[in-house]
Amino acid sequence: MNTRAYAGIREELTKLNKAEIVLIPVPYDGTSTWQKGADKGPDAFLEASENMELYDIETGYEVYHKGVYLADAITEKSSPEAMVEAVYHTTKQYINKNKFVTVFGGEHSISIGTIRAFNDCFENLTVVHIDAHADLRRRYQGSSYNHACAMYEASQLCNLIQVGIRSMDISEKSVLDSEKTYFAHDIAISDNWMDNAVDQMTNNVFITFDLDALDPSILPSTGTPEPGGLLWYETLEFLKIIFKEKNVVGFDIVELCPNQYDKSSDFLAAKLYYKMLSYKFWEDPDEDESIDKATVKLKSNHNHKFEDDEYNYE
Ligand SMILES: [Mn+2]
Repeated sequence: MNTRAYAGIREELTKLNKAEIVLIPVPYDGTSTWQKGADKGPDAFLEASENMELYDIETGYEVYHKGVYLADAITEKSSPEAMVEAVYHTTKQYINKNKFVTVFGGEHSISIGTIRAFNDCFENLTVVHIDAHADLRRRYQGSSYNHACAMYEASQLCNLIQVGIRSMDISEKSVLDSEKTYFAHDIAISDNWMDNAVDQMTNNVFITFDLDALDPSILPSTGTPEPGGLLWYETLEFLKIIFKEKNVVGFDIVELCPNQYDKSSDFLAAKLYYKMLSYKFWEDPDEDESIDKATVKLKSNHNHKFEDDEYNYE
């Protein structure tokens, strides 16, 4: 898989020492319960990315110039625990190289590893969890590393904010924080949910984006499509506000379950990823100049918990 380049960008932009962005594919589908196929997600996403136009009209920006290093895919499958451990170590390794680290799944259990790595490396981490499902079970089918448990650890260790939720088990109610949960049926009739959610975030934010948060009318290719999901422009508006107001330290996108006869979902995933990168690195010329430059600088330097000797922060 690592012989290809993200979005077909030219070779000099794919080198680890040049690229500011790292993309880690995790083609894992060990615990999904209904439709299988999330292991095919990263390949379909990469193929779609090669067919995108790379000038972002909204920002007037071409973020691919920042360079994207495509890491070796994580193929550890011996057990869910071993997969999570591999994702955790690989993610942390690239964060420590001071890269902007992104992960593409795979099913949602991979996020246990990504969130654990980001929570190790960044102070006071907020996890913004965009998903149709609460994923708050402590254990499911005998394992705490099941996709249905993807957010349990984050709920205990991080400031967890859940958005788009419209399916859960009654047992999850005791874990779910209703003050920090934006259910899909509430979002549909609320004018201020985005601002309320952003107000609850600390400065360092990790976004875990399960594609089934989106409405099946715009993203049908996912393992468990749930009606009543987020639409494209409201999703982008929410993401754009987060990237503008907060220090987004990384993100993952999971649960693309490709359909060989309909590639629109693959393309949406590729475009969503590119939009998130554009919002991260674009410097808005209209931005309020009263914003402290130190804050802006912190953004590009990731605000590490620790120093990396190899790296010069200037
Ligand atoms: Mn889900």
